[in-house]
Amino acid sequence: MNGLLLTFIVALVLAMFFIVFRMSNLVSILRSKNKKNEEVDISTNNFHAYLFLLLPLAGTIWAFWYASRHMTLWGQPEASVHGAEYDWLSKIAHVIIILMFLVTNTGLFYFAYKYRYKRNNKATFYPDNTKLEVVWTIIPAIILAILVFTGWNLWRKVTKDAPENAIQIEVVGKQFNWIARYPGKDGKFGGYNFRYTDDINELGLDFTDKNVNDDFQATELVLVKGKPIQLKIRARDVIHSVSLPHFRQKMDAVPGQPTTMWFIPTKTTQEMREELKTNPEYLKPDPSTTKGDPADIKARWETFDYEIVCQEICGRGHFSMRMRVVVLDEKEYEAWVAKQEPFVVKNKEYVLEAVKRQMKMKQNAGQAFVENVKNTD
Ligand SMILES: [Cu+2]
Repeated sequence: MNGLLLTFIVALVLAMFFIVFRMSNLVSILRSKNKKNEEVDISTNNFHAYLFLLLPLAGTIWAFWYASRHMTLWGQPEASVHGAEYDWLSKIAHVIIILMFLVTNTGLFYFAYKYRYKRNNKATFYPDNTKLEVVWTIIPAIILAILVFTGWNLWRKVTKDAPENAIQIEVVGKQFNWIARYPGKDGKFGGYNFRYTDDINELGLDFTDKNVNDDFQATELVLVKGKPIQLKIRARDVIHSVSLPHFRQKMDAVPGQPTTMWFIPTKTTQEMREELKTNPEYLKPDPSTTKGDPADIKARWETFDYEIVCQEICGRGHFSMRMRVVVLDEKEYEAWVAKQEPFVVKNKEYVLEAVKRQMKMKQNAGQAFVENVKNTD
């Protein structure tokens, strides 16, 4: 409804501009009957010059108004060790970008207005100024180099090898959901092969590899506060992107090319909810709870959850590609792990059949290889 109203208002404003423009044109045509053609041009020219002042001003005011109204939920607090550093860099970059935007665009539109055609104005011939060129090349170059270097430095931190005590979790993206796999007690992931993938064995686990035996899968990502977490990321079909906005983490999930990143969560889900209580936006009711019984209405902070969202447009169901992330303290995490059942145990009958198939496939591949070698003689 609001969207329709907004479209209607925009159409109305555009129509108004058009009518004003037509009217001023007609007026100048009428006037021109008594005057020289030259002056007709000047009157529409002035009208355009005023538009040059009006449009950017209205656009900028609208953009700031829109941002203040609709982006209140965007500035969510960070919840990872490097998150604070990231936020600081992001703020600096935004201050510079907004300042430069205001300075350059004010100049662009104001000069278009100021130096509009006037009959007695004469242009000055001013071909170049080396000093000026050097200054406005070197200053932005230095600022950009600093921004790029500090950003790259932070990027290196989260993509280099994780500390040895890191908890490793595999995150696999597929159209359209995420699957998490934990390596189990041995701390080692079992192998996989995309040829083994089917409806049940979604990750293509290789059951002939004994490291698979204690691997367990989860439909939500469970993390520990204060412990390094390394994500091993892959994709099954197209490019997806693992985005963890609260942990200020993002990494593409690329088919056939595993990627990694690591971070340390600093707030459990419960602690984050308590923190959000102080934000007036989060005291408002969660829209998803307001439809049923009024007794079930919950505030936004109560239903808050960390999440992985896909940040690469990956197909029709992209908008729903989301996984809940839960941060627990170490004790709670251990209790959760103890409750998890390895995939092999959960799907015993399936695995017994699948392992036969996989052995046969390996055997066939082996035979084909031997024959190939023989044929090369
Ligand atoms: Cu996706």
